[in-house]
Amino acid sequence: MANTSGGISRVMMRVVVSMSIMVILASSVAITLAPSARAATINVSMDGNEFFPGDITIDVGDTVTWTNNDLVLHSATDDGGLWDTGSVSPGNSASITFTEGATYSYHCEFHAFMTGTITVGTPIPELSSPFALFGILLLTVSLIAVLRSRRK
Ligand SMILES: [Cu+2]
Repeated sequence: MANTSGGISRVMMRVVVSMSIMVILASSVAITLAPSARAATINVSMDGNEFFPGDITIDVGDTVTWTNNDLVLHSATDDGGLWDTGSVSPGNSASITFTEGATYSYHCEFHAFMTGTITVGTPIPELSSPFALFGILLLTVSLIAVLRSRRK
């Protein structure tokens, strides 16, 4: 009887341990995919010879879309020449995705006084995923149980 119950609990432990590993693997995949899944699009209007909002803070991987709500051509052109939407005609829009943490000052190539800034920050990874914590907890408990049962 002791052997049988020992065998069953060992099988149960293996199931619990492999389930925990699967939960941890699944949540690490979710954490890895999270930044791109959460990537946002931030809208900036070109209106009245102004960028609105003029100063924005975004996360790495986010996309900024400039929409020309004016009656004249505008552009969003990085002061350092790193990126440029090119000419955006009235009613049209142009997008740029930012993949590096940096602060950019930009202007309109047609109106030098038309300026804005983009601060690109690194998003904080969501390591506090409840699935990952649950998996780690489950794995720890089952490892302790396995170690205890081996001592008997
Ligand atoms: Cu302009």
